[in-house]
Amino acid sequence: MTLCRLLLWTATAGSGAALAPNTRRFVAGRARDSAAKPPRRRRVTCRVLDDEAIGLDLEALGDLGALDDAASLDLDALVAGAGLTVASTAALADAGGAVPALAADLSTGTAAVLGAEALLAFERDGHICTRGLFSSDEISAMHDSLEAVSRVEAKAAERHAVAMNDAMGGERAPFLQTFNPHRRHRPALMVATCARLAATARALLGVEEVQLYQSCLFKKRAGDEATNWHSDLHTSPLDTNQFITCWFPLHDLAADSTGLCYATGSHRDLALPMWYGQGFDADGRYELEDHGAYEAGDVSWHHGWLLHSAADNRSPRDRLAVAVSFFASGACIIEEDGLACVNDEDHPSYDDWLPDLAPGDLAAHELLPVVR
Ligand SMILES: O=C(O)CCC(=O)C(=O)O
Repeated sequence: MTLCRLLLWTATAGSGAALAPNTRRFVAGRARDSAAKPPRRRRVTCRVLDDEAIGLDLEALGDLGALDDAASLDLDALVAGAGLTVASTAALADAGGAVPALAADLSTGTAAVLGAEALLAFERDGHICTRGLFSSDEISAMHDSLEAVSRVEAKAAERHAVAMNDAMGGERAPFLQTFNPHRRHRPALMVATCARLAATARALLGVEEVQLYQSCLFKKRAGDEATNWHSDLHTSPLDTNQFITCWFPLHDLAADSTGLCYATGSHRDLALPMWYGQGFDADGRYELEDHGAYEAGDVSWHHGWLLHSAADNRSPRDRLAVAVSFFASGACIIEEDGLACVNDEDHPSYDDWLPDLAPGDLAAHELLPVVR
């Protein structure tokens, strides 16, 4: 069996401060706050697993598509036809009334205004925060619907978490993750295909057209451990550099809590894989930054190769966040040799479409719709 070394970046608790959120803040359009307290350091290391261990444990996953009847799907919803399609919000099942309709019209509103400074910052740093991209009313409506989605889909998320626990040597998964709720629930589809998000993704990537790769709900339960350091493209079968994820909590989030923390510039650090492979301790290699407190409606963005993590949830409240990932049209499926090295932790995300395509094919599928 091929022994492909897979990378799992981890935030290690070398000291009590190691998992604490970084005090340096990035503020879009303003100089960085270098004042006051010296930054607390978070250790960036990586752990190498073999695919045998991961493959074996992932069998415990079972069929993530087999949800309760109430949550059963209507995949026709993503528009009929082959090849590139434009996502539609028509005709999705409503989970038997368990998920309230989205009480907001996301088709109005404007995309983030991004000047040259912000675009350059994203290019250099690999992350940025667009404040107030949604109104607090829109976020509150999303919370009501998507919290219900995460409850309806809890069993599948727990199954995935258990499989991840096994693959990670028994550590409890750092969150419950619901993959691609937009394929099953209309409110989630309206969020994932919201024109504001797609337009901002296009602007930040500097491309004319993006396709929806995945959406996820991340419930970091009270007491959950830190989210491992990772980059999203390591878990994707797409051969591209043009991939971006937006992430936003569905409520206000205090500074120094569970907002994402970014290893600034790591998305363009070719020296790391070139000279050290994947099993290298990168502690101290990058400046670690987060975006401080989030008010409901603030949305952060990170490049697909950027290393990121989140601190453990020490608050008594679960943190619920949405992540939506886009890629520039024109990307292909990784060729066979590379595919064997994809970290398959997120395979529920592509299991429904990857078998329809061959290595090297254009990533064109009705489950990867163009979003305008
Ligand atoms: O919410 C989290 O803790 C993890 C989210 C994440 O890794 C992502 O959005 O790429």
